[in-house]
Amino acid sequence: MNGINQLNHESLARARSEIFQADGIAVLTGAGISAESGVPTFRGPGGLWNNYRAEELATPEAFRRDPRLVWEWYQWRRNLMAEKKPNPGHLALAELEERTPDFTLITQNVDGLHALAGSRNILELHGSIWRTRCVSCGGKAAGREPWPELPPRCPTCRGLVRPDVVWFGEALNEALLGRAFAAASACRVMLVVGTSALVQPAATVAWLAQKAGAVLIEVNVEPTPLSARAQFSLMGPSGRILPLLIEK
Ligand code: BV8
Ligand code: ZN
Repeated sequence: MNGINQLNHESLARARSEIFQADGIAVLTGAGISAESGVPTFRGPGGLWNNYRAEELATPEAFRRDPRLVWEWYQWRRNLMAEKKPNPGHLALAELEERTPDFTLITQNVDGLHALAGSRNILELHGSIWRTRCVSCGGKAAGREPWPELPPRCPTCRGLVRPDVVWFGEALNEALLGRAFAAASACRVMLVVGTSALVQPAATVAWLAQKAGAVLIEVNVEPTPLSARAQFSLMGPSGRILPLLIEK
């Protein structure tokens, strides 16, 4: 997909002016925005889930059944992500935040690349692969170095330590989700980047925004359930499209 040539320049220009005029912008990102940083997506070719099924590993049952296997998968992902850098798509969103009075970045990603790119008002709906939580005492820790032993043990109570992410079947943090829904309901433009819009309740954020009257702009390399409803569905890699979209 060479992106720009197939892209309708007219709609890119109109989407750009919507963004330029908006004093409130909310963004929802998914694994696709990190694809050009070399982080595999979940459902695309070579996706993370291809070798495993999500239900096998990203669930509390899987962790109860075999904490070591689940940790081996997360350790593999942490090692894979450790040296990955933000790409021009992440950087474009950080720049857009600088010049937008009211800006909220809602991400389903756990890779931490938005923060590395300089974004500040970030809601990590599904947690972070760089944080852990003790299942016994709740103690949290953050770090990027590989664990010496799997599954890791809590330094305080020797309890089992888990990745501080939201697994399938687990509730999202109420307060965080509330802030995401509030930002979606208040924004003028909702920019949805690199998500298959399949996972709930995260995907609801986009529908909420549009219901509240926001302009929905989607950036993806393939159509999603949102594409038909978006005012602008810009087909192309986000690392190429986003810098063009935020150009003054
Ligand atoms: C909940 C963290 C209730 C962990 C993740 C049926 C059965 C079982 C469950 C359900 C079901 N129906 C609904 C559910 C609920 C379930 C769900 O939505 N399932 C889906 C799959 C149907 N949701 C949940 O379980 C949620 N919890 O509902 O709890 C509850 C309530 C109260 C009390 C108790 C319980 C929890 C969901 C969170 C799961 N955790 N991740 C980890 O990462 O290890 S989800 C996982 O998927 C990631 O977070 C990921 O971000 C997320 C969404 O995927 P995407 O980001 O969209 O990635 P994907 O690969 O799918 O798509 C990539 C896109 O990018 C593609 O469109 C591609 O075209 C595009 N792309 C690729 N390259 C580029 C690009 N775009 C632009 N540029 C490029 N270069
Ligand atoms: Zn503990």
